[in-house]
Amino acid sequence: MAKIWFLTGNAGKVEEAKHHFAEHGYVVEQLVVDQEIIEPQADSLTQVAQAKIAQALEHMPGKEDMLLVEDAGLFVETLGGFPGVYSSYALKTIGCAGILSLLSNLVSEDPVLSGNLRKAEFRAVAALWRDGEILIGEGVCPGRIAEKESGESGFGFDPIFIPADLDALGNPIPFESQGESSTHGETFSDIGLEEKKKYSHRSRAIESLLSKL
Ligand code: ITT
Repeated sequence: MAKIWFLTGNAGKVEEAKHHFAEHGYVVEQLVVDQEIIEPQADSLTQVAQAKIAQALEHMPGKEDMLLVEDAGLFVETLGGFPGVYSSYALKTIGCAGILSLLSNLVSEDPVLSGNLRKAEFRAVAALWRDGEILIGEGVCPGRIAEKESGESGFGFDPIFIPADLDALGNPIPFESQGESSTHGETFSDIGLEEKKKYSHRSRAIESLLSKL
């Protein structure tokens, strides 16, 4: 089976990637390096992912294998896209509770208005190095920020993110409409990994990569 080394310090991301790639016959292993990988404070997730690939290549155990990096972030519309490319730092400093408190006055009795005020999306860029070539896949998951943290599974901002419903083809729809698939207001942490896969930015980025392989 073809092997993909995934350079990341985030075990939650590895678990999700394993799931996705296994269905397509690829084995994913976490690549852990001693030396610190510098994540440039770039404006785009793609630039961050490419910079990580360049640094990680020298640590690849076998050049016949593939190398994966992935960069994701949570973009909250009313906060001008914050935390966005600063998501890791924001999680470590203010955490989910901090994001909730930044939005604490943005609630309404009207669920549609409330949803609009709390609109957010996860974005992911996955970059795969294969034999000197870099393939890029991007994925977005629109949704909204919950009013409180909820759920046990997942990682990062999962306890405060409610994904938008999906239509019959699996595409996200505006949250004021009822979709074929819905978490019924539950967060990514409430629904668990298998269900998260249907909605997630990571699934979409990896699916887009796989279509180019
Ligand atoms: P790397 O070592 O791969 O960079 P990281 O945890 O720093 O791992 P990212 O920079 O890609 O990951 O992600 C930025 C932040 O966004 C980070 O704190 C993640 O926990 C969070 N995040 C990314 N994807 C997420 C998801 O699917 N659900 C919840 N939070 C997520």
